[in-house]
Amino acid sequence: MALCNHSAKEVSFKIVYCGTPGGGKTTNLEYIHRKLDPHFRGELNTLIDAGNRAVCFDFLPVKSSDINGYRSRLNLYTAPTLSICENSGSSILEGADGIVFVADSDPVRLTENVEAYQHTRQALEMSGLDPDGIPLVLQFNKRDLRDAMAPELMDEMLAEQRPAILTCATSGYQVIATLDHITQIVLKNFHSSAVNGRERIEEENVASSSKIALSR
Ligand SMILES: Nc1nc2c(ncn2[C@@H]2O[C@H](COP(=O)(O)OP(=O)(O)O)[C@@H](O)[C@H]2O)c(=O)[nH]1
Ligand SMILES: [Mg+2]
Repeated sequence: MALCNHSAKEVSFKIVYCGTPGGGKTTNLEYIHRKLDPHFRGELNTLIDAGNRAVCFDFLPVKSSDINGYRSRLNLYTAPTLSICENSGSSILEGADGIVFVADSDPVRLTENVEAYQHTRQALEMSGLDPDGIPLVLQFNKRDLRDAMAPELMDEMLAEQRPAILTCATSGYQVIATLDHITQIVLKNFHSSAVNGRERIEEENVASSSKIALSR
């Protein structure tokens, strides 16, 4: 849920990258981190659990431009699929404003994609979020693979109607486009659900605030 801090004039949104293990979630965040103007982003952190295993998640704060005098901030997380099914992991999804589901286009990952998608939907429900209502962008990653699955087949397997963004996270192809897309949907959703006059945002500001500052 978007957090509004009226005294600091800041609103922050939580976007979680979920998906097939090894599908490219961390690679997405690493590319975004490299590409963004350092003035507009924090450090990319991987949270480590007590056993010193990097099993938790990556976290990247990104500043966006102002919305009606309020700074907007995106907090990007990755959620390992296995852990989101466990109690500890489902909390990563709590309070999420938007989801990017990263599916792997490698044909050998077909079943894992389907399982991961089902797990993600279940974990959203466990976190009190509506899997059909929350802003969600589908990403079919690893389009550079020679034998990448046909997008139509992946749509069919995931039983999804919404169009997927085809990406190559290692080269960065369409990675920022994915972030722009989820950000726009999240901000529009926030705008339409805001009932308090102070939280209302003009449509044109929503469109401009979703622009991410890239480094030159
Ligand atoms: N060929 C190819 N490999 C990728 C792509 N994106 C990620 N990878 C590789 O897939 C592996 C797993 O990526 P990672 O981001 O750690 O996956 P995660 O488990 O979803 O965080 C790494 O070796 C990446 O370099 C891509 O678009 N194409
Ligand atoms: Mg990862």
